[in-house]
Amino acid sequence: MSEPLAPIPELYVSHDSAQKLKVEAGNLTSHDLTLRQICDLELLMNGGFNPLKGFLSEADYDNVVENMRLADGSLWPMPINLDVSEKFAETVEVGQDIALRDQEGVILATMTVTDKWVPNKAREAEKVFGADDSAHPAVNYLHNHAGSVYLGGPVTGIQPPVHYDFRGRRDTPNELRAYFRKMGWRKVVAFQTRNPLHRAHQELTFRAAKEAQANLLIHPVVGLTKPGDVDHFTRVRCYEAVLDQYPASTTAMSLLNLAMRMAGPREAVWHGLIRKNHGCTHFIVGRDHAGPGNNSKGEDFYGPYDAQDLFRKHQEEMGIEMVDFKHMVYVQERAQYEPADEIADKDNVTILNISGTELRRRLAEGLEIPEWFSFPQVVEELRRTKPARSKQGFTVFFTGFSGSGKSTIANALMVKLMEMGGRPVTLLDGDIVRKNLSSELGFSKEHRDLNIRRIGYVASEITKNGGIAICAPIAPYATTRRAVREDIEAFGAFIEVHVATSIEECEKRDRKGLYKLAREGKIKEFTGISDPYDVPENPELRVETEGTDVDNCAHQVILKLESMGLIKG
Ligand code: PPS
Repeated sequence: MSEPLAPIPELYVSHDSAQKLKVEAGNLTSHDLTLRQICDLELLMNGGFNPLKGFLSEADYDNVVENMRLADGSLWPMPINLDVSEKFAETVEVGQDIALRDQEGVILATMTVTDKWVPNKAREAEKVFGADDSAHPAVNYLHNHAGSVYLGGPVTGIQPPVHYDFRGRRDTPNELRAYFRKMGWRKVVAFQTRNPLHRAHQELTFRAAKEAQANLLIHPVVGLTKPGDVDHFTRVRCYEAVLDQYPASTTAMSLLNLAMRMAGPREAVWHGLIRKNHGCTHFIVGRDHAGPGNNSKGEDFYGPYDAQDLFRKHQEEMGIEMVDFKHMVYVQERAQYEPADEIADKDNVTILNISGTELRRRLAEGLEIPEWFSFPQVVEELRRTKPARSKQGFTVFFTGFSGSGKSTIANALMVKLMEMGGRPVTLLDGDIVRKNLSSELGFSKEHRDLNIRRIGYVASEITKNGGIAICAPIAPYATTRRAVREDIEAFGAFIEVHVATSIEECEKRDRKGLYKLAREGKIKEFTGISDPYDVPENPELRVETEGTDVDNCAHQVILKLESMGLIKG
C-alpha cells in the first residue's frame, strides 16, 4: 500500500518541456476557456480531479452520467467536459491537438482530441442533476451557456491559471499533502463551504475535528459558486478573521478553485473525492449539501439527507470518511453552542438560532446581528460589502411591446427617483441604447440578444457601483432576460417590470406609426406582429397601462421598491 500522503499524479510537463510545448502550441487551433473550464482545468492539471487525465471521453461521459463511474469502473460522479460551440467544433478533427487558453490568451495546456460528440443534455440534466429543470443553476448553465458539442481527450499541462488574489492561501493537492506530512497531521477533516463562517460553523467544525481526533482543514470554494453568493474576496477576509478562533496549529485554511455545480448528492461524493486527493481523511457533509435551492415548482431538488446517504454508500471505496454535520444552536442560559439533538433539557432552556434568510434580511435592512451569532469582524466585513438595501445599487428592467409605455413610465420613474436623491439614476431606454451602444445592430434574435446583454452589462456595472439603472428595451426573450438578471443579481436587486399592454392596444395607439409599416411588411421581424415575445412568467411587478395613467404606473414601481427596502418611504 502506498504512503497515504505520497504525492498524487499531476498532468504538468517539466519546466523545460513546458517552455518548448508553449512555443509549439502557439501554432495549434486554440480554444478560449470559459471561467468554469479554467476552474476544471486547474483541478485536472494539479491532480484535484485524480484519476481524470483530461476532459471526459464519450465512453467515460456516458458511464459517468448513467452510473457515476468512468468507463474503467472508477467512481466519478460529475461530467467534466470541454463544451465548445458548433462553429469551433467544425474546425477540430478527432486526433488533433488543440491549445487551451485562459481569458487573456495565455496557453495553459494542450489537449489531444480523442472524442467529439453532441451530448444529450436533457439526459445529462435528468441523471446528474435530478431533473431537466432550468431553475437548477447547473441545468440552466447546461442549456443556456454551455456549448452544444463536447470534446474529450487527455490534457498536457503547461502552467496553472494565474491568480493575483490570495496567492499565499491557494494550495495544490500536493502542496497540502506536503504540508500535512510536514506537520505530522495523519488525520484531517475537511470542511467545504461557499458561505461566510459564523460561530455555529466554528463550533461544529471544531467539534467534528475533535470527534475524529483529527486536524481541521477549512477548504472554502473560491471558483464559481451559486449565483447570488457573497463574493469570495469578502468571504476570504471573513475566514481569516475566524481562523484566529481555533486553537493554534490545529487548523489550516486553503482556498479551492472549484466550479461548483450545486448537484447535491453527486456533488457531495465529488467533493469527497477532491478532498481525498488533497490528502484529507474525513469530510463534513451537512443537511442539503450543495443544494441548488428550489425547483420551478418551489420544491427542493433533493431530500435533505440524500447527500449524506449517497456519501455513506460510497465512502469506503472513496477512502474518505464522512463526518455528519451537527445542527448547532445557541443555548442562552449556558451561553454556548450545543448540537440541537443533544440538548436533554430543551423545554427548560432558551434556544436561539438565526437562519440564513434571517441573516440576509438583517444585513439588507441594516439591523443588529448579535454577538452570540457571529464574530464582530465577520459582521463588519459583511456590512462593508453589503450595505443596507436602501444604500445599494439596483436595476429596474422594464419589458413589453413597442409602444406599450415602457419609456414613458421609465422616464416618470427616473424623475421621481431623482427627486428623492441619494443615488445617481441612469436611464437605458431602448431607443437611447440603440443610438449610443448598439447602432450597428438590427432585430434578428442574435442582435436583440446582443443588445440586451450590452444593456445588462452596463446596468450591472451601475448596480455594482451603487447607482440605479432603469432599462426599457423590448427584451423579448425570457432566457436573455434571465441571463441579465443573473449578471445584475451578483451586485444588487433586479426588478423586472412587465408593461403588460396588449398587442392590440399597442397597435391601436401606434405612436410611431411602426405597426402600420409592420403590417404592410415594410418592417420585418416586428415584435408581436412577425416576431416572438415571451411573456414574463414571474416578474417582480406587472403593470397594466390600459385605463391607468403614467403617474400611477410609475407610483406602483415606487411602492414595489419601497416594499423591497430599496428606497425609504
Ligand atoms: S430589443 O428587441 O429589446 O432589442 O428591442 P429595442 O432595443 O428595445 O428596440 C425596440 C425599438 O426599436 C424600434 N423597432 C422595432 N421594434 C421591434 N421590432 C422591430 N423589428 C423593430 N424595428 C424598429 C421600435 O421603435 C422599438 O422602440 P420602443 O421604444 O420599444 O417602442
